[in-house]
Amino acid sequence: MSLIEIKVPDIGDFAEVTVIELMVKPGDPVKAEQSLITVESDKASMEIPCSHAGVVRELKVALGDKVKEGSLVLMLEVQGAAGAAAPVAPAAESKQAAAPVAQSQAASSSAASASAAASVGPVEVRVPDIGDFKNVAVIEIFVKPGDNIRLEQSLITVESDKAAMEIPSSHAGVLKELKVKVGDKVNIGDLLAMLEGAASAAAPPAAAASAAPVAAAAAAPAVAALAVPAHNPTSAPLGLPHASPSVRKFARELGVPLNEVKGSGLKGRITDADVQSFTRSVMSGAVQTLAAAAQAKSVGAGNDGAGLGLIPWPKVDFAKFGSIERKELSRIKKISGANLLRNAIMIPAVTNHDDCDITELEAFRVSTNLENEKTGKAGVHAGVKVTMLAFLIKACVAALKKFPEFNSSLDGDALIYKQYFHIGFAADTPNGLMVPVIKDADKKGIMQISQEMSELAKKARDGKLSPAEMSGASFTISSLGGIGGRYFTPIINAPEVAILGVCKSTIQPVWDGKAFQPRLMLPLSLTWDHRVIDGAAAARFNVYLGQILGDFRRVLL
Ligand code: CAO
Repeated sequence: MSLIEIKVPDIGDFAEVTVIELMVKPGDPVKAEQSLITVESDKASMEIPCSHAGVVRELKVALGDKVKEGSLVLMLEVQGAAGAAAPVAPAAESKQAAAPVAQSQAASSSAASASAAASVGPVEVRVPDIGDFKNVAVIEIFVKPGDNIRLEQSLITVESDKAAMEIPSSHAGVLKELKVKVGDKVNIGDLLAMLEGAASAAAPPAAAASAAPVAAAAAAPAVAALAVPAHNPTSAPLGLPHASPSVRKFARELGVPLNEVKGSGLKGRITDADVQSFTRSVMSGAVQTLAAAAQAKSVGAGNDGAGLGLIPWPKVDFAKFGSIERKELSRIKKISGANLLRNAIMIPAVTNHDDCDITELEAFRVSTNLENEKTGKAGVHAGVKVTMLAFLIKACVAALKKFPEFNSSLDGDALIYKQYFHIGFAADTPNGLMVPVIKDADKKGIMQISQEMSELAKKARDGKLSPAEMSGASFTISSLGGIGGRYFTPIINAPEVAILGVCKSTIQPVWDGKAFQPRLMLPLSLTWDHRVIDGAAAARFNVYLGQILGDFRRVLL
């Protein structure tokens, strides 16, 4: 083990730069080329990588410090004595490599300025000298046709395996056409965009000056410069988020929209921690991204269908046809409406209808209730009325155990099979539809389920259900049996994959092989997600459910 000094390598034409981000701390293991700090001038920011692998022992810089080539960044503990070789050689090498690039960049930028000064018609914006980088991928596009582009405004970000760079515009004007898209590979001189009405007659020579350090930094392999040109935090061009390339990369990997993240670093710079905390807030539901909000709006209550590419919702002046009264939707209706619409649109749902014979079950339920009334059943279940829905819940648990995909949820390309049986039931309340959940229905008896259902239904009607009492369902039942109707097509309560609709049982003539018998038939409507469940499985589920409801002893088999 030996201690070596890690110093700021050749950073091109930068005389003195400010440390704006510390990416490691004492005790951190670092890999060779891992970024240690971010430094920034008024024109560019870059990350300073480590020349060796090892463990950080002591940081020699603090936020706000000014550093230049050769400044001590940190003390690194490395294996053996090999680390004693300080990265002087590559720095010197890079200096040589950087100089001509800087010059050529300055020259090409000057040329661009000169040609810009003369041009009035459409002008081409090309990839400037980006040092040793070849075939770099376009990873971000900041502008779109019709945008007013300022001189030096960042147009795109390109990225190699070592660096990310924003490419500024060599001219000002209106963007007529973009010649690249995300994923394209570009090289020096490639056409990026066509600008029209180029107002670059006053193109300042500063364009050349600002480009030079960028090219120098990008060209220096020892620095492995992750340079962001012309990204001045104080002027914040285009309102672009102020973040280092590695933070941008991190945000891209997570799909975090950086322009929505508030920076807590120096001069409002967005740090890794800011991206993480934004992600946490989105995941916990405390924050919604603009895209998610827009999507919610496009499928939410009151939208005009434009977000779905549909023709607009008809706008009618109803008052023309008679007197009207306008009432706002309740909060619950607004929330459930948005959820129902999403589920109806996004789930390829199919409904199977069936009837099952509950003659004996209903007789048993009625006699149980009568007996309880007569004997005045005491204890915890005193006064509890046994409901058909409680039997349905128990029967569904048995069917879910036999057909586990009905108790699952889609997670990307995988299915999450739940080993718990939490059954939601739709409750009609004055404020709208609510779905309380009977937790662990498999572990509870009919009396307990009946009791819990009646308590939860009351709480729902009184608007007193807690979020916990409405969450975690793995399957839902929607019963309109106490009201009427024959069949309906319930909407799946995502991310569940099936829902059972139940309607009013009626006496029907059922052929027993010799004669029609009057039987109490219960109509079932099972809606299922065809991405997870097939029609045959749905038919089997309904048949099995019917068999259980027809004879509960089957649960024991
Ligand atoms: N067939 C025939 N009668 C039925 C029945 C069925 N399937 N289910 C219940 N009944 C009868 C009961 O026997 C009871 O009659 P009595 O008062 O004569 O004893 C009456 O209907 C009420 O039944 P219940 O007290 O057991 O209540 P329930 O279990 O039917 O319903 C609850 C409870 C919370 C589900 C119900 O109040 C409710 O809100 N239902 C509406 C659900 C809904 O809105 N679904 C649609 C969602 S999609 O918009």
